[in-house]
Amino acid sequence: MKQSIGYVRVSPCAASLICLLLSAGCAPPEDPATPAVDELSTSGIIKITRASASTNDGNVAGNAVDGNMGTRWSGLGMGASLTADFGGMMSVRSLDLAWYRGDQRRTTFDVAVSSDGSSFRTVYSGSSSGTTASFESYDLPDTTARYLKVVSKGNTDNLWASLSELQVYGTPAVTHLFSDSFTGTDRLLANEYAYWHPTASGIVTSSNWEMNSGSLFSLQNTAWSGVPDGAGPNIGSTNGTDSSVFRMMSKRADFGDVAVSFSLKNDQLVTTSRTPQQDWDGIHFWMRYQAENSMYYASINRRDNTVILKKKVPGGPTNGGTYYNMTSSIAHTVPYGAWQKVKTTAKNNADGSVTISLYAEGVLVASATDTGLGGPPIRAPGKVGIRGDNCNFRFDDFTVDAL
Ligand SMILES: [Ca+2]
Ligand SMILES: [Ca+2]
Repeated sequence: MKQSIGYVRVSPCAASLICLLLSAGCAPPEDPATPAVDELSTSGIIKITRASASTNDGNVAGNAVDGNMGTRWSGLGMGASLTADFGGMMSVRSLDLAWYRGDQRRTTFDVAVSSDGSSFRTVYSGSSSGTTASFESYDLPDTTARYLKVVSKGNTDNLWASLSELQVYGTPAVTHLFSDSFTGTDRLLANEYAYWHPTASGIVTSSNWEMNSGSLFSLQNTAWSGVPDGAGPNIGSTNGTDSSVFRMMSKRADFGDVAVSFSLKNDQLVTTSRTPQQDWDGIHFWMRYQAENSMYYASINRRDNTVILKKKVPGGPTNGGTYYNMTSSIAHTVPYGAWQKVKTTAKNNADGSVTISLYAEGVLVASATDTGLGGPPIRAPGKVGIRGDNCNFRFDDFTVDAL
């Protein structure tokens, strides 16, 4: 039960009495689009950022989402409707409605949803029980929407639509932009030979990925680095992989505010004559990849059992760039031989900065906001990818979701 001042669960009769005592209308003058109380954002209840109605008699739309059973939205007529705006796309699951005088009459209604607020689709038709003025729950087909509209078709007494409270249940919607689950027969998917010999006949290319160093294989419906070595691979990577330096980037370069996630299994670290042991050997996310010398790095599994966020900025000694540490090194033990879920997010902030966050098994392990470290924040969309150093590893279910 909420404890906010003014939230008193009163019967409609009591509410009427209060009105009489105050000698004033029940509804104080308000904008029809009244912000909902913040308490409604918790425990699966979708926060309603605005409510509006097709009509009202002074009992305005916001009264149906104010957390107060003693206030209501009322509108007259077949088709009178109340629309809730969630402020963003949500996965909608169910709906609670409390009708004014719901214990004395049954109201027939439709529920419609919309992503743009103008084109609505009916997902439910039914009526209240007529036995309670409190909440009754209606299971909706799971649907993604920003707006939900309750359309009244009248009640068993008259054509008034009078709704004391409305609550919608669900979760923020996930928008998948890209995914690869690496299904199919075991094979070479892409390699550096194809990248450096793009016009050669018989090269192996992927519609999703480019490798400018190393080789990418599928193995048992997962992606695999192959056994890392320092060889220069032939057209089929049959003589070696060069995956001791594994650089895989997406062909798509339009990933802006996104979450990149995948399953990862580090089997083993190696060294080669060309790639001696380094503390940073392991696995790194690339975010906002603009070029070889312009990107964010999120290092998840390093030989020194740390995570760190870095930024690579054009100009300098490392392939034409310079690395800047966005965080200090944070202890994180690599779970060799075990699958783990890893995720990195990149988000532009209103003040011009960019926030990078790194998660392991759903837990935030590192986060930093770039306000201009070594150069301007990298706000433009870019490629995403994985770099592996001296690492024999597998990964799967590479997914990019919009934030
Ligand atoms: Ca209310
Ligand atoms: Ca798979």
